[in-house]
Amino acid sequence: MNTFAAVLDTPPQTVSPVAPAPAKWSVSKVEALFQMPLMDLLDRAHQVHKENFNPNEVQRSALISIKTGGCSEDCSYCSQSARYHTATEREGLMQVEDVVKAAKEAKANGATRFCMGAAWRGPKEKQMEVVTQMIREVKALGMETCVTLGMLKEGQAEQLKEAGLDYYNHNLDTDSEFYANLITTHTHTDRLNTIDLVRRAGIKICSGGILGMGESRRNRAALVAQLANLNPPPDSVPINNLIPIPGTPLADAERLDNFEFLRTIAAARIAMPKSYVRLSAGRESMSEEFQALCFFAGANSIFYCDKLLTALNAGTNRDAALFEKLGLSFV
Ligand code: SAM
Ligand code: DTB
Ligand code: SF4
Repeated sequence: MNTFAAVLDTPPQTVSPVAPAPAKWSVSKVEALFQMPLMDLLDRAHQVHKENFNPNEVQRSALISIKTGGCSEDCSYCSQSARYHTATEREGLMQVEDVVKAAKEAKANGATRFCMGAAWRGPKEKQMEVVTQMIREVKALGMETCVTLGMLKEGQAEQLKEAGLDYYNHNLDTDSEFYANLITTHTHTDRLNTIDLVRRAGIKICSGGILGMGESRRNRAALVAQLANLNPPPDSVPINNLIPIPGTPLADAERLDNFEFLRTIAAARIAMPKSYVRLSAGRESMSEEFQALCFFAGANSIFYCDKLLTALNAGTNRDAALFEKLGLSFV
């Protein structure tokens, strides 16, 4: 039995052998959360949130794109895939000094973690040399470090750890059963394999997904179950609302109902009580009232920067004003 066969409601998949984790959350059990009356679900999620965190504190990460566009992969949602004609302009790997300058600004602004994202299928050795230098220098500023570089090969996670990496972001993105509808150039099992390499190297896992890509409620429940059943669950769980990008296959995807998004945040909080649940992409189009509901339901982390990788974020001025109104403080 491999690591994940016991915990996913899917047939066994090929991953490297480690001790099997006990199945905790079946898809049906998570789906039952989604089916609760909303007030009961919010009440339960908030109780779990209060038992594990101060509900008035939110973690802030800044995000920067260190290499933009021209990606070989065909992820249907992404502005950076070379397969689609989008407005995103390609930019090569940034200079280390420019990244460090951005990290200093983010720190001065209040971010505690600096996330660096690259539009790669996976990093090559030459690129690893530059990225590990970025990690070293950002870490030396006293910030937590996070990178998202795509699929890793054996040994690369150890190189990142050695440079001082705290978190690796690698999203499952969607239910294993829905994955091939959106991406054909790599598989859900590839994602699990990279997460496994990262975990074995002693780096904390940041993994979540995107909602509003045409998936069903059961797919959303399955995504939450698959994340919760990782052993251990991710330390950080970004929940992205699809930002529809003109030129991509999902450009005209129907916007997910807000209450369904909220239910997913609540289900993630209940299924992963000790994880930071990040209200991620899509905040720029959410009202203040809706964001407040998401924080009540258990979201306790945000991207605190004016831009995500290529798309706009809510913006630090707006966030500071909202947090003031809600009496939320940053950690
Ligand atoms: N190439 C690496 C990878 O795929 O893991 C790292 C960068 S990739 C852009 C990081 C994450 O951004 C994806 O896993 C996905 O969850 C998110 N993302 C990309 N495009 C998005 C969009 N249009 N709306 C919401 N989230 C998006
Ligand atoms: C994550 O889950 N969301 C971030 C981060 N991890 C790397 C990325 C969001 C990207 C939104 C679309 C864009 O900016 O291109
Ligand atoms: Fe490439 Fe990542 Fe975008 Fe997929 S999500 S196309 S792997 S940058």
